[in-house]
Amino acid sequence: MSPETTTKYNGKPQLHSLRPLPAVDRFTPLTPHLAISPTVSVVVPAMNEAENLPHVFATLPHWVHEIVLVDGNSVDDTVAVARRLRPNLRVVQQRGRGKGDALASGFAACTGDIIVMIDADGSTDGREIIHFVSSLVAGADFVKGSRYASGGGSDDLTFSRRLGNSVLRSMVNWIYGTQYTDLCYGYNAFWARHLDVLDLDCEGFEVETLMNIRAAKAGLKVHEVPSHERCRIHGESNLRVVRDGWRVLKTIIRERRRPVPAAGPVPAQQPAADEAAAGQGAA
Ligand SMILES: Nc1nc2c(ncn2[C@@H]2O[C@H](COP(=O)(O)OP(=O)(O)O)[C@@H](O)[C@H]2O)c(=O)[nH]1
Ligand SMILES: [Mg+2]
Repeated sequence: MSPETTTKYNGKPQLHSLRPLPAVDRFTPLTPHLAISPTVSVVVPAMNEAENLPHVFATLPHWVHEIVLVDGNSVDDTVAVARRLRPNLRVVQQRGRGKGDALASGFAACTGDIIVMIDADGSTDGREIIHFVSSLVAGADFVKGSRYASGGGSDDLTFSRRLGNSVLRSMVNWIYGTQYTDLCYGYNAFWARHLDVLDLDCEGFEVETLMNIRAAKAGLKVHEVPSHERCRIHGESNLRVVRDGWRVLKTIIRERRRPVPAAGPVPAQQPAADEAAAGQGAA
């Protein structure tokens, strides 16, 4: 039998059943104030990022369960540097081409309950991972980093990228009824159980748009957290504004015709307080 809890609503006591909490030793402390029971995998797509990886890995929290580096056939020392920095790192060798293909391979290899995707060029700060994870354990299904949300920003967005992102984001919001403040940003996190719904089947930089649209169409609870994008530290971006903007546009249009996937069952590890909260809301 599930344990019960009493809360008050409008002065009247309410009885709610709670799912049993996981054992205390299954919780990992993230801060002196917060401990979580799900495990967190971090997926890092990397193509010729050897010089940037030391900066990126230095920002990753010690409490992540695993780091999965997806190597895009790098011709520099990306894999060797990564292994030297984190001997227990998992390396996935990408078979196809492009960031979308890399992320799909990395996600499939993850063993954690939560998956965080982060770039390997030093533009995304691993110290923000806690904001994504906190939002997920508080009830979100999918969490988008946003450079346009209050508290976010970018040192890296050129005029053409800002314009393209803005036009494409408005299209997505109009067609899919979302209220996204950002669209083409590579810092996102989600529960691994939603991988089937996301069902990634794209090659390139349209991958974030595809994920954002499929999450919305499937009715996932999407939260945004502010994120600050810094400039890539070494090397040059692989993104080409016109080529990749066109791919994003085609994705936005094509996804309209795709049938809505059925969301998976609510798992037992849903936050235990949810039922009580839902009960209050419905009272
Ligand atoms: N494995 C892999 N990673 C890629 C590929 N293309 C880009 N990336 C990585 O994806 C991240 C973002 O790419 P980047 O070139 O910085 O694009 P931008 O951030 O949009 O300017 C970086 O960590 C890249 O190394 C690819 O084809 N394969
Ligand atoms: Mg970049």
